[in-house]
Amino acid sequence: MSRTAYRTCPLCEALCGLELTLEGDQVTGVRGDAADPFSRGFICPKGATLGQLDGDPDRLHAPLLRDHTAPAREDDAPHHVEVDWTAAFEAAERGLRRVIDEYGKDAVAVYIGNPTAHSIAGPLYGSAIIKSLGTRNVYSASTADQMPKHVSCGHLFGNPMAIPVPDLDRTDYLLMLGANPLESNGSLCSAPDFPGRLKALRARGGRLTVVDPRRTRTARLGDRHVFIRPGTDAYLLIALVHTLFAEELVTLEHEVNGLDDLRALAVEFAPEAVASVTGVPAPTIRTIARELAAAERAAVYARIGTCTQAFGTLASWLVDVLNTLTGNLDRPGGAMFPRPAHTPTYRIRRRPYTTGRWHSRVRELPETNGELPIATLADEIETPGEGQIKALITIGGNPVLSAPNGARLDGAFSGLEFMVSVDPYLNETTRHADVVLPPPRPTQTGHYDFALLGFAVRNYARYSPPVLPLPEGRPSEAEILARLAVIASGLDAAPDALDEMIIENTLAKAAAMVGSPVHGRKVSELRPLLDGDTGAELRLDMMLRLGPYGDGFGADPDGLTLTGLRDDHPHGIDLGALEPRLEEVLWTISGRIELCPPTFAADVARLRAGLEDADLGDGFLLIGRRHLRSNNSWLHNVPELVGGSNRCTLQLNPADADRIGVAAGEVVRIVSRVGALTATAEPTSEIMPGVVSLPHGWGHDRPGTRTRVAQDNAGVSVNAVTDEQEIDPLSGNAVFNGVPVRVEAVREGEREVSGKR
Ligand SMILES: Nc1nc2c(c(=O)[nH]1)N[C@H]1C(S)=C(S)[C@@H](COP(=O)(O)OP(=O)(O)OC[C@H]3O[C@@H](n4cnc5c(=O)[nH]c(N)nc54)[C@H](O)[C@@H]3O)O[C@H]1N2
Ligand SMILES: Nc1nc2c(c(=O)[nH]1)N[C@H]1C(S)=C(S)[C@@H](COP(=O)(O)OP(=O)(O)OC[C@H]3O[C@@H](n4cnc5c(=O)[nH]c(N)nc54)[C@H](O)[C@@H]3O)O[C@H]1N2
Ligand code: SF4
Ligand SMILES: [Mo]
Repeated sequence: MSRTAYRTCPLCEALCGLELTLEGDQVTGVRGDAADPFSRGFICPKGATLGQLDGDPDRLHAPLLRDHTAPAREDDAPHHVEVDWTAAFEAAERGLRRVIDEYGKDAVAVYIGNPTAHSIAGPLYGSAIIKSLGTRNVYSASTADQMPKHVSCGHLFGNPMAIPVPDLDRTDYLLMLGANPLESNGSLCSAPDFPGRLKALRARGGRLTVVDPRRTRTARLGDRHVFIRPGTDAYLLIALVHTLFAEELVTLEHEVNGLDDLRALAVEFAPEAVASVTGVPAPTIRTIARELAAAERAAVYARIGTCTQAFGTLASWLVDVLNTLTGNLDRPGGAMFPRPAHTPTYRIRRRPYTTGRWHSRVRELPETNGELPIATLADEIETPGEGQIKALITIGGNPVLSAPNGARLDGAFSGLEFMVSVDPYLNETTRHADVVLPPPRPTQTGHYDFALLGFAVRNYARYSPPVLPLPEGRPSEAEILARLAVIASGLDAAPDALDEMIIENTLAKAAAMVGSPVHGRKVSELRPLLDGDTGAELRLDMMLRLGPYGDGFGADPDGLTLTGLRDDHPHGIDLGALEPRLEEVLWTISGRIELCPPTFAADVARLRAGLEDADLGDGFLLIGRRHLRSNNSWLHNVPELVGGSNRCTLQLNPADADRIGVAAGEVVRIVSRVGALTATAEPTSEIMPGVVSLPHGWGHDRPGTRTRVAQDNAGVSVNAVTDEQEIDPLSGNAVFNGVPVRVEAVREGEREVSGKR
């Protein structure tokens, strides 16, 4: 007998509702959930294969311990054996406590990967692990991704989480830089069926300009594509700012500080001044500025291409400067702040936003948002001395493939004294772990998007309870992380005690806060009102009830509760179009938008210096690439997604291919400061001359992993050539775009093995 179940897709940021068909405990079909008010049945090939991912025979069903006694293999591969959960947690406790006791708390580092932002467990328990450890060595995929945006919004709005999203469904004019939502389905802008929403924009007469060194599928959908030299968006953006001032096109709708400073900064960046460094003709820049200013409702939206580059923070900042200067910030059709159901709106925290509250030991890089840059993790593991990292906890990440110079990290990980990984796969990173703690299947896991609902283009909420029960004795990921938090704390406490403590603290604070829906009430009265089967559900219920649509613990009987959301809205609930709410998210001390933060103004000196040396010689600039059927490093074990032609190719312009003497399908070597790799050449006129592109997340040919399909479709890791010494200095973010490389044809007879295909 088959049955149907509904849940949110956990794979990318688009939040699609899925309709699963199950036979017994196997998913036999996946369709888009037509009743989901946000995604309305949209689904992509990744969501459609969630069943295969869920039932992947390579998924770990039991914890693994590294067997250091196994006879060494020729390839030096780590060897792991299955153990029960009690033994696994005991081993984790022994290993971590020994390192903490011997070297102190900073000797344990934590790395939190991307899927953690898509789970309930990550946002609810990740920070508990960090707090319990008390370590300064906190790393995550954020510094390989969006950290520049947090730093930029932290300074502009006093609130690093206040990242405006383009109001896709209502805008008339979208200027998009460094994003390719037709492949990625969008990022920091959750919009199921992003492609359909862009087509609707075009259909209602709206305009779409795409700035990208590749003519991507998204660029082809727009009415204008502008090639840009990788890493130079900040020049283009400041020239747009320049033009708005020069042509008196500025319309301010909000109180700002720093307008005159900004105008003065932009003076020397006229379109003509930046044309050669960016490769964008001056008239094009002027036209875009005029169109932005003239559009009734316009939004500037920029993503990974503009963040993972040397000017990541300046580019991120200038995007929202443009939204502000054109009067489009916080207004319908412009760039707006979503209001997620689980985030209280009564808590306004006016305090100065700072970075660099501590610095990394070796390179002295500043902390941002409580983290240190992933680009310096290898330094901290390899460099001896007081404070050296000796142990590592990874949660849902694969930095060996995803971090800049991942090859160096691979080596560094083998030198650790102890490593624990929470991950469903034994892969390039987790193969180094002494203990691997696998979370259960997606179908056995509840879902709520704490991290992503704050970036959705409509206010929306959905809770998906687990579709299948957990097997006897198997902990949920929330329980795994809670156990690790308790282990890290060194206290003799039950993991549930952690949830109770957090609930009591939060309720007590809310009760004490004027403006909160439970102001003046007693914790002992509120706590019994919470409903949920697990600690995580109780906490979600609490957050929803204190949130802007919540029932306020009975104050508004029609308001949201977890039970109501789950039982009355199994397909999710639409909470309306985005509404202006700047005053709720603006936390600057001045109560104004800080348009020209001094640290950003100072960093403009780097832009100025770069105006002079725009010459690259005959080298190339490397950029990344995403494909609809892939997702970072971890969907390559799903046969349906990796079938077909090799996608891990080096794209280059046909003129460049001719110049270096390479034809389609031939092998090229890519060499950078840090390393070299070989890949198959794919000449295409879709890419700008002088630029080459290779996707990331491949390179599955290392020994000691258990991902058979991925091994057969290994590809090569682009992060063998990206440089961990190059960062965006303001955010510490990794630089994956605009990496200088040499590309040369590999002659017959000198080919190296470069992955199996
Ligand atoms: N199918 C699929 N979807 C995904 C992912 C995936 O791996 N596969 N990953 C997910 C994750 S973790 C993220 S963060 C998001 C990212 O989502 P997006 O930001 O949409 O990511 P990309 O598709 O890589 O698009 C980045 C674009 O930037 C361009 N680019 C490169 N360098 C520059 C530059 O210097 N300037 C400009 N203007 N453009 C540049 C690239 O050519 C590329 O087209 O996607 C998410 N969704
Ligand atoms: N060159 C280059 N490098 C890049 C990028 C690029 O564009 N170019 N993009 C960067 C970006 S945007 C990002 S976000 C990072 C991603 O970097 P990472 O987060 O380090 O890498 P992922 O490949 O997303 O790793 C996912 C891991 O999580 C595991 N996993 C999957 N589901 C779960 C789960 O439910 N729980 C747990 N605990 N684990 C799970 C998978 O098995 C896999 O090991 O890569 C960055 N690296
Ligand atoms: S677009 Fe993203 S959320 Fe939607 S089905 Fe595909 S992977 Fe899942
Ligand atoms: Mo990402």
